[in-house]
Amino acid sequence: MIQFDVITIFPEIFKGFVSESLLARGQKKKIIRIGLHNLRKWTTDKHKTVDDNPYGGGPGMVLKIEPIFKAVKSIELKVKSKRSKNVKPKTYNLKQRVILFSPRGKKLTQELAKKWAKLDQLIFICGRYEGVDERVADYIADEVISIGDYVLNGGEVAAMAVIESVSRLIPGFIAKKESAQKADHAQYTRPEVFIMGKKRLKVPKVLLSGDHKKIKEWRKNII
Ligand code: 6GU
Repeated sequence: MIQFDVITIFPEIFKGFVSESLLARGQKKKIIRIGLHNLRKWTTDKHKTVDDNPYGGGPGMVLKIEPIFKAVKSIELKVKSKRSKNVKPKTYNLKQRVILFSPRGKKLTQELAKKWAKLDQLIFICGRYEGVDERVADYIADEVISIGDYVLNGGEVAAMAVIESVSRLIPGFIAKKESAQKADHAQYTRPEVFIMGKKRLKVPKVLLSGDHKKIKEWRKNII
């Protein structure tokens, strides 16, 4: 079981995402768990302020460190140790990682997803607006991650990308009869001929031949 916890000022963005069939099934089977947390919950003023002006001036607002710090502290899973008479409490180390999403971060890769799939908990801090107080990257997050060379409105889409790529790697998340790997060759399904205006788009003949040796050979050569 891996637990994902998302800290965001837009938890609603995730509602449809987390109830999608594979993720819903994964949660039901207790293979994954997804917690959504509104950052405003950790504010103390009546306006639930999560951002402020940047020191040194400049346009836009910056997400404050304080609510983020409180959120991470309260979401972090703590080691449970049951204490009973004459029995030493069993302790074990939880493997946790706090990730800050930022277009300035290190690029997300399949290798990273594989490492994270072995953890007990991933906490995501979704940046928004023009930025996040840099002390969050320096002192609260273990890693700062980007999902590519383009700019998004915030880290929410990045968090979804990580949840999907990591979940797929947890044993049992993908049923045996489904495929965990993307096909490494071109694929076709019915109809055999698709009429598109004046064009007849045909499925390669070899795939209809029933000759498995030839099909294997064809798949090796076409990528
Ligand atoms: Cl993680 N955040 C934002 N705002 N933009 C991005 C990104 C993250 N990754 C690529 N672009």
